[in-house]
Amino acid sequence: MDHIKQKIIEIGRPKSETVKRLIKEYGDQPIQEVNLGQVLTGMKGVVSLLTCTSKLDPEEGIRFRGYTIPQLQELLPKMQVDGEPLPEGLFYLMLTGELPTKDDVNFISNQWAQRAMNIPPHVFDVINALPKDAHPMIQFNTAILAMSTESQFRKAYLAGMDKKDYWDPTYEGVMDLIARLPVIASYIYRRVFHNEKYIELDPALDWAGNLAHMMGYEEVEVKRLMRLYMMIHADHEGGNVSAHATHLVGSALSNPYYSFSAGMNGLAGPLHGMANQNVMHWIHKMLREIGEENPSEDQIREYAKETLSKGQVIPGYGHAVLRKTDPRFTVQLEFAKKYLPDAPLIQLVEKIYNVVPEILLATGKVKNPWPNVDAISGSLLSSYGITEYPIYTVLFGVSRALGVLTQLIWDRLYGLPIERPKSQNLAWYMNKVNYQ
Ligand code: FCX
Repeated sequence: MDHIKQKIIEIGRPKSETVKRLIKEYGDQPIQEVNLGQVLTGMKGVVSLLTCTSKLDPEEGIRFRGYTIPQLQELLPKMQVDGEPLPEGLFYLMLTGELPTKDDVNFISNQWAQRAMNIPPHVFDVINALPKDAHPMIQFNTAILAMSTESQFRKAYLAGMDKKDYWDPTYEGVMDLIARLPVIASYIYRRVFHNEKYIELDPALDWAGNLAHMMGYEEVEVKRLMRLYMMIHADHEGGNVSAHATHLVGSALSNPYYSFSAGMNGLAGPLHGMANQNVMHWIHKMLREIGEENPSEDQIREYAKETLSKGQVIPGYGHAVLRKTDPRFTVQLEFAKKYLPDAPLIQLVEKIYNVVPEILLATGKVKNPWPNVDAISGSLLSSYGITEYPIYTVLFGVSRALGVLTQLIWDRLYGLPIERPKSQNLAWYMNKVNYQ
């Protein structure tokens, strides 16, 4: 058994005992009052999930196991001193709650490179059976499901595994799945946008560096960007659609592939991960309509107002939890200013940032008028030459695997049961509040 699995057992066993005691001895204690408005507006603020990988503060943004993104940029092992942290380190942190050493990170890099080697050929056959113009998220998710033929969890379950050991084949499946996602994502990218000229994995490279390499980008800068991108999109607490869907489906003891696939179906929605692609549609449509590469703030203002007047959302702005500018936006903007000070798209993103919040505030209903992670990520990728924006949500998905699948291992360690909240019909709610 490798040292990471040993560590998981050491930390996981006492935590699972704590969860059992909490249920048995404290289970009838109320923790919160829930009002009707919360139920009818997406359960916002209803505390009902147990998540250890990250926590989202409305004002401050995301913390991974207590660490902010700028702190992790300092603390996690890197490839180069001035580079971005390796996402392998973030995975280790989310999994164990401890900062990794460089050796831990190297161990995971090697594991993932090895586990990425033997993807069964039928997975590529299944992708190839889809039309090339099928959205990359369709191809990505189809491949994830096709890989579930490999599920160790299913085999172990059928063989009659003890409940307390569920985490082990889950861990194995999660490691295989995360290892393979860059191969699948880059295969789809090369298939759709680069005439099927595929590039082999380089076992000497790290996970995110390999993704850039297999997509066809050898520049140090693109690899650095990919490491940043893979880190900041990795997790956003347990209640967002991709995390919650993965967790919910996992609660039925569906294997990691089925569970993650559910999360990816959610990520493909325009209000969630597809927003990064839609931001680019919105920007390019604006440039076409205005007929200028460098529109003025007044022109952007008019275009944004027109979007709202048509009953549409401005993609990349707003958030269900955040009430300030998303630190994932800020860290990308700082990255762009450092490495791409003259990029026209980034300058445009800043101009949009100058005008959109006040327009959203003026609606009187938008709870958070500030930019989220998607407001800039596509412009950053585009500025480095990755201009094929239908791939952006796939890249988001590769990264999101780190958080939601780590949490799936913890769901098994905690021994959480099947999830089954109560639903009521409209009459029940009307009656409950004496609706007149
Ligand atoms: N443009 C226009 N209207 C917006 C808006 C935006 N960017 N953000 C919120 N609103 C509207 C809502 O549509 C809602 O209108 P309604 O009352 O007529 O239905 C009202 O403001 C109140 O919504 P609010 O409570 O502020 O926001 P929600 O929690 O319901 O929704 C999202 C949050 C993120 C879905 C919403 O802000 C939105 O649609 N943003 C644009 C899409 C986007 O960028 N999504 C990515 C989010 C995230 F970063 C990610 O998952 O990747």
